[in-house]
Amino acid sequence: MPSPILLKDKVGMNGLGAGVWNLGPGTDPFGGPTRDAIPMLDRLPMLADAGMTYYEAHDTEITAADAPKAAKIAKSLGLKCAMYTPSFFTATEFKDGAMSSNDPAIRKKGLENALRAVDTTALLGAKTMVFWNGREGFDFVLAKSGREVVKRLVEGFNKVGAYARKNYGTKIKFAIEPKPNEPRANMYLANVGEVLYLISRLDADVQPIFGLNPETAHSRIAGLDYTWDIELCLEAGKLFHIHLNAQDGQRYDQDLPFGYTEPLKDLALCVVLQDAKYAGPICFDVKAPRVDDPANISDVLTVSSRNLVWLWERALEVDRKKIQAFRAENRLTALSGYLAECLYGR
Ligand code: GLT
Ligand code: MN
Repeated sequence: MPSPILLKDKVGMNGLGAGVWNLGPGTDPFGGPTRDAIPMLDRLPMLADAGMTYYEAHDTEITAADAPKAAKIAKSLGLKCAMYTPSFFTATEFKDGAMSSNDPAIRKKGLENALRAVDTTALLGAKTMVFWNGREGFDFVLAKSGREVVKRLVEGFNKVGAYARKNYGTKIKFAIEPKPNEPRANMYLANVGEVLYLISRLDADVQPIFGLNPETAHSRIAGLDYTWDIELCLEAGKLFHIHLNAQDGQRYDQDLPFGYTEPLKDLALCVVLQDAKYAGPICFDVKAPRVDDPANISDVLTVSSRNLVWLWERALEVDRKKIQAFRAENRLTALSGYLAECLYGR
């Protein structure tokens, strides 16, 4: 088994991670699988083989019942669980969202699933539970009262937070992952700013355990700059987790290999993470493409990791004093040229 990939001088948690769903059977909204689905627990050794230190999973992929077995397998592989997450988007009952649903019975069901997922997060030894906004949104205006939705989300997250505090102190933290659209036309908690606002509305004792899991491609789908989004999380002390990938323009969610579309921005992002001494885990959320043969589906992880390692090491060599000088002289085109030199120069 190859040794885990580490980032030079990374502070705190080192090693890379990815979701078990990243190694899927090649489905898309217009076509079924193009290769056999690999059983979820069999994907753990594949992640380890690809040099990952961490895995991530939904409650639909590694269920509460499967968790003890998964923990055992992971341990034998030297893998750790970086985050666990309740799926509020696959089950048909959550077709119009869970926490934001108009139906109190569905909201209750969502809450029950979330509390169970908190226990499974702890059982798997993860420090973080993620909430991706998924189907929390609307396709038709006035389908839900937006003002009511904020209250529902606040109430739901307060309850989950209170449960975690009571049973696990501050051991389990929550990272909300924003996305602007897809699967809904409009999603609540669409961007980093919306999530920070929501957190500011939570009860004071649960606020410290709520933060974000920004995903680079989600910022790009919204037409936003992910380096700034991540800087904002850092400034707020709320960068609890991160999902790295790439996106080829403002279109459907592609989950392309990290480093593929915007290497210069990715270099800048590495500089930001290094300077902030980001100590949390760095994980990919990438999708093995439909056309890749079964034998090669881990390529999406090895390519992402190599790109990250190269960019990270180049970022370590970026002369911070030069950045300051370019800023002071207002030579911003030259600053961009300097970054390009760090990226492409010999
Ligand atoms: C889904 C989504 C991702 C989230 C996952 C966690 S599921 O694939 O596109 O961005 O991180 O729920
Ligand atoms: Mn993600």
